[in-house]
Amino acid sequence: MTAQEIEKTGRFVRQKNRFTERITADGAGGPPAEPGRYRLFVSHACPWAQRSVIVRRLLGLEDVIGLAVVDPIRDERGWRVPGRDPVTGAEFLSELYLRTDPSYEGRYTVPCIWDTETKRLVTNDFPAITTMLETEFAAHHRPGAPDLYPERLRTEIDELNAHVYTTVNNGVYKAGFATSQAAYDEAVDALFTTLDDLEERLSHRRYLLGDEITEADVRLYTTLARFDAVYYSHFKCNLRRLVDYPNLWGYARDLYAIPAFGGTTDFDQIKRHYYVTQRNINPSGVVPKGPLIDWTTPHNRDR
Ligand SMILES: N[C@@H](CCC(=O)N[C@@H](CS)C(=O)NCC(=O)O)C(=O)O
Repeated sequence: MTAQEIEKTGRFVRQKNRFTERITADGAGGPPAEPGRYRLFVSHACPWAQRSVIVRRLLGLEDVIGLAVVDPIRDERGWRVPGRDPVTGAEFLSELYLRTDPSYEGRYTVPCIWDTETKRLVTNDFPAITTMLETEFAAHHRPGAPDLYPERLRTEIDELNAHVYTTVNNGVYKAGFATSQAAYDEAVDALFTTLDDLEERLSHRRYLLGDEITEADVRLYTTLARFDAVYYSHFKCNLRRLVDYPNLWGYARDLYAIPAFGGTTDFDQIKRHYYVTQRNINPSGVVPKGPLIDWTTPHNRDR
């Protein structure tokens, strides 16, 4: 978060994504979806980055798109690649942003994708990254990979995602970074209104769109996974905990049991990142011990 992202009213308004080129299946209108050509930079702490890690694993793209994981603790130099990235030689993510655009002045964010051919960042446009893996890389998906973005459901998925982004995924940040009571109240009220609605929705559906996991579930999951450990306390989203919602909590555990979700969820890195790095709202950098929550209890969502 930078000072420019806080409005006069105390509202947090996220910076725009600077790099928005699209990798394309046939190379028309964007660089081609060639195996081995691209490198995805992520932090395991970051919800926007975890989306892309989950999708890469669910679709079996691990050998098609390389992965570099940054250190969860960030100082004023931005994200650091431990021991230097062997492919790009970068020690800090900022180097890749500045090699691509020397006049870049925003935050150096994950997730982003580096093109090893042109030696430029292709995109840091996180909502477009997952749908790009789902559509433009389809020829490289593993056999039997799920269709996370089926054509017949795209309108419904996009509408739900937009609402969940505004009130939940980004809603927790709006609550946490608000510098006025009114901005905080507005964000928290919208957040819990949507969570209450989703609780009801998940009372009669296993996943958000029905019986199959889609892009919408990936996006909701990464916020739910951080909710009780970080957002409830650090971001003051404390009307209710995730564990207080029987359906949402069962749904989150149902997804956690899938290796692409649970195996990419690192609570230790998540907690250390938020509490140590975001000193604007946690000046001491002390990381809380709790909460003690068992994500592996039976969920019975497959009944
Ligand atoms: N690209 C988006 C979202 C991605 C994002 O915010 N990632 C965070 C980690 S969760 C990040 O990389 N922050 C770096 C920084 O604030 O310096 C943005 O520009 O706000």
